[in-house]
Amino acid sequence: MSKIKNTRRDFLRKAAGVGIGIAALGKNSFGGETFSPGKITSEKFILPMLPYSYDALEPQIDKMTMEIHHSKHHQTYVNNLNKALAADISGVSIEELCKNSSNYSPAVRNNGGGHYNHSMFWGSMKPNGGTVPGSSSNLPNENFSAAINSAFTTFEEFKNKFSDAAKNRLGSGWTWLVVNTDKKLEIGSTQNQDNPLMDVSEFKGTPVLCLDVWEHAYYLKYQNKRADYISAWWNVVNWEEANKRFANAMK
Ligand code: MN3
Repeated sequence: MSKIKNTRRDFLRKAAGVGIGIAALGKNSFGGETFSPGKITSEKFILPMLPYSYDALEPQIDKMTMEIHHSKHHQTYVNNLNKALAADISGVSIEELCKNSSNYSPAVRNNGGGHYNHSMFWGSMKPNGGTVPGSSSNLPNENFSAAINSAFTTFEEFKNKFSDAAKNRLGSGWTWLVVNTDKKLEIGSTQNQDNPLMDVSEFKGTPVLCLDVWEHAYYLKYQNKRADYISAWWNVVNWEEANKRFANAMK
């Protein structure tokens, strides 16, 4: 009995070690083992696979929106990013590219942001996510909860503030929960495909969660009702992923 237990513990330790190894190597900031943002080859960026099927987030996010959003919109950002960079990208991670966005052309800024943001967005969601009854394992963990309460008083206040930022984003853009340079959680938004990693962005930090509020993210199902899309989105949030991103950002 105890032997089985120990074996299981060894396995968990090894599995955790792999996760830490990935983070320490700086391969990506998308949470490590549960989601890959798309491997960066020496030649070009590629579209990451979704970690679930196109219909997996129904009814909150409909299948057709997911399919078009991922296979058309995100793919186009990747294609145009590769085109804009031409041959000059070997060894540059998408994070480094964003951090130095002022050194690149507007096409690289827009399409690089589009690639990073969507990769982060797909991992911010999961089927049966959210904080609904029955999903007790998918919740902000102790450290993350403490940081949320410290920054926003309560979890409900945090949700309200994030939702308001998403509703009030004028035109196309993104809403973010980040760890800022003071190691505090902060909510903000960016225009177009900018993100908080970018040196050109006024709002800066390490992303933990993001929400796409471009119309293409919700128009087929929600039309002009962005607020309904935002409130539905809370039911598919991947808190396990957010826990990992938060822990990585606090290192
Ligand atoms: Mn989008």
